[in-house]
Amino acid sequence: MSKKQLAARWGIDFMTAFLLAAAFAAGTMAHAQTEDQAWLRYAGGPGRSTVPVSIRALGSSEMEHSAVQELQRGIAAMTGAQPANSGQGETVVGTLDEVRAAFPGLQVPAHLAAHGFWLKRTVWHGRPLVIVAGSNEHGALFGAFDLLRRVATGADFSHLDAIESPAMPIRWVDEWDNADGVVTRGYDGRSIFFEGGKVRDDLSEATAYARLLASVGINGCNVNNVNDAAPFLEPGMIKGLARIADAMRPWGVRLAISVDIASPQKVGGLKTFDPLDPDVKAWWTAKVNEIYQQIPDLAGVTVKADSEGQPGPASYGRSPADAANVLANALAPHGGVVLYRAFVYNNHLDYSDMKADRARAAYDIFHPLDGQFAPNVIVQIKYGPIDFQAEEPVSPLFAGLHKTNEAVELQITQEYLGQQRHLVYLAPLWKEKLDFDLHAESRSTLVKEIIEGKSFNRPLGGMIGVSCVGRDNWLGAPLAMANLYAFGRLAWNPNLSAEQIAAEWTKQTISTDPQVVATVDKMLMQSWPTYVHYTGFLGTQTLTDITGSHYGPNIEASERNGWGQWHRDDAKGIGMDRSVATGTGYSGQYPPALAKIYESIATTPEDELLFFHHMPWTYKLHSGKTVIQYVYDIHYQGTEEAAQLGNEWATLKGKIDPQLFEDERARLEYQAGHAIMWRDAIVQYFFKESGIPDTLGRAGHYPGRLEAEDAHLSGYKVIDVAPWEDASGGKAVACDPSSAQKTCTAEWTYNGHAGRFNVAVQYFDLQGAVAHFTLGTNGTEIVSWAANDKFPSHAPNGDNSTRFTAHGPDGRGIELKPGDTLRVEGAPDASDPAALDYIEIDPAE
Ligand code: GCV
Repeated sequence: MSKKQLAARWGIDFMTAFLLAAAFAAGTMAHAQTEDQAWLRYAGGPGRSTVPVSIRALGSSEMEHSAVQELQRGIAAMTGAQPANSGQGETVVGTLDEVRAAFPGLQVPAHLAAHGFWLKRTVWHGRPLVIVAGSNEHGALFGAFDLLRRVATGADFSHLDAIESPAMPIRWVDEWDNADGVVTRGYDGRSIFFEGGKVRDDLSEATAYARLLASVGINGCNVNNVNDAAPFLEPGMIKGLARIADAMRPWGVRLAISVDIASPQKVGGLKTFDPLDPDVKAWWTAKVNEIYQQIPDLAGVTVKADSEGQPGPASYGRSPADAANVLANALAPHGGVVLYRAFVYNNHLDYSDMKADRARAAYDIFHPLDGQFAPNVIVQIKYGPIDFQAEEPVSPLFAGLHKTNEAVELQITQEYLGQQRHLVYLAPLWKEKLDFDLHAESRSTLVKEIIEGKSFNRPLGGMIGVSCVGRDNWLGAPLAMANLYAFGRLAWNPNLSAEQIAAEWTKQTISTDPQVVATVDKMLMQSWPTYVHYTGFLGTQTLTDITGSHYGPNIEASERNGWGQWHRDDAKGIGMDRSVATGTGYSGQYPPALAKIYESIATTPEDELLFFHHMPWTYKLHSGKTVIQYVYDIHYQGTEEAAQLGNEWATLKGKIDPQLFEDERARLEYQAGHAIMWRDAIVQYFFKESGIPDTLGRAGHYPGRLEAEDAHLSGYKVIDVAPWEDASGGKAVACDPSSAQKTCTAEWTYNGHAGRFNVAVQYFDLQGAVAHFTLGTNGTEIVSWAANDKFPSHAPNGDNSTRFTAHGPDGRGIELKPGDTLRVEGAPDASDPAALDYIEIDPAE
């Protein structure tokens, strides 16, 4: 944010802005990539822990050492206490066997489940003793972090006697990092692992990340993108990967890698990669042996095949089971596993075929293979049948595999959910999916119990979170880190509630002040429904640009192409008919009880109605509203809710870290503006298409809005924005490159009543360039700012449409009377024409 922009937005003088900007810069540097700035700050503890600060390991393992180091650091920071004399007792860390040996006669649990721990506060020979005992050293490390969480969240220690173990064995994050350092669908800087085609020299961030992951029970990290993974099996790269494994090992996070199924050909130079070819089998065995020589604890491999251009067994008429098993057999002697992704579909579907349906693909392909996968294969299934949508039903495949290990794939990086620029706490969405009952075999089969292996008695299963962290503070936005935290906590225990996790995270990260905790948690819990309310409706799936950024609105982008993310809207209605009777038959993939519910319009839950059925705009919902009226209402409601997030945050001023306060305040202000743009795009698009007026008269009418294309223009020329719905009225103005003028102006005459007003300027902040704007009245400049944020797209559209609101010099609005002129002046950059959509004048009170 520029200094002038800071001054303008905060109503402060230039020098203060300069100092604040300097503080931001210094702060960003100081805080960059420090896991201590996430939930491991150890600053929010209530300061009255009774955990003895004299801490020792009973064994000599690396993980016990990490645990002791962490406890010393955390307890000392939270209690302010220094390691003291042994009269105050001690805290010990070890395995259950080590505890038994060290404290003979002490009653200890007979057994702890794999990676489980026991926390106990007792008295030993008259002195306080806190025991952190693991089933093994890994369990002890998890126990240490759990103890610290208890201190940080103010838990009662008087009767501490707790046993915990993870609900499922596979608890991994997947990174989509490329060898060149670019993180696919990462919104937070370059890779912490790779740069310039090789592993980075400095892997301290990999270690720091592993510490963060371990603190919430995550035990695996797949470091490279599932696309184009072949180069990662080159000998030089394997050496580098071994260094990453070394960097994460002290925290018990095992390395995993994505592999390209065509590697025998691409890397090995074989003529084929047919998984049933003996040479191919031999190649994989040798390659896997080579890897394990250098990375003896490799957790396993992940495969994306026959999907979105990635090669796969279909090239040879082989099945995913054939491909998975050749890898599984090579990995089995080393204890490694294969995560074979069920995200396999044809992205060249025929839009004109009303039976074609991408949602069917995973079940159609994998269900017939049930029972054919090797015991160390886990089929990794995205939570919905399409692709990490803000709203989509649970994938029916979870209920379609009874003799196969299963894992759910969630997405921590907010690819379709605001890309960390919007606050969206994902735990409520994940909980909805994890708690969903698929009723397989006409009994209760919750998704969480299926992936735990309980429902179908499977030995393996788990949760994978696509994280895509980067060097710009992990997930970039501080509050987005609640999602990484929540993922780990839910993988450890999917029965935790989203509220409980939010409260834990807030207490550890922001403050233990009850008002702060209540406010932040309320905001977090409201954020996902809010995002859904201003970006989509009734299960349409995404309305964003699906072939590009996945960020701003682009309603047509999903239609009339082979990708199958269709919503099939027209003048009469919208939605995909996925019924068995008249549609694609997708609803029949669910177990009978659910299939029946989804088959009928009357019983389909309304938040998924348009996913399963094509409905007329005039269809009346349970509320009595028509579908189109719902579209109008929910988008206006969503923008109000987005603004409310900012209002809630404002109440925290002075109660939390000022830097965090300002950072999130600016983010929420941006989000509220972007929500308005989303609302207007969707409302004007479907208003035009359906031709049905809004009963409240809002669609197509914007009180106080003055379009740039209607202004008196100098240097600016009117442009068509693509897609049209991303600009108010479909048009904007941009500086004319052929004009000799250095700046361009748009001027309006104010004709409303006299008073004080906030003036919002909707402009386009293009990627990779910095245009400048000023707003003035009657020839006098009031405020100026730089369009220097980082948004997708080099052309003006909804990706980069941004709102700047001027509240006047004293924050009480700008004085206007009839006849006054308002002027926006844009100074283009070489590749940013300072494009402008409109200004909007709203009464200040
Ligand atoms: C890694 C979506 C994303 C792709 C991603 C793919 C996947 O389609 O947009 O970037 O590819 O999912 O999960 O494989």
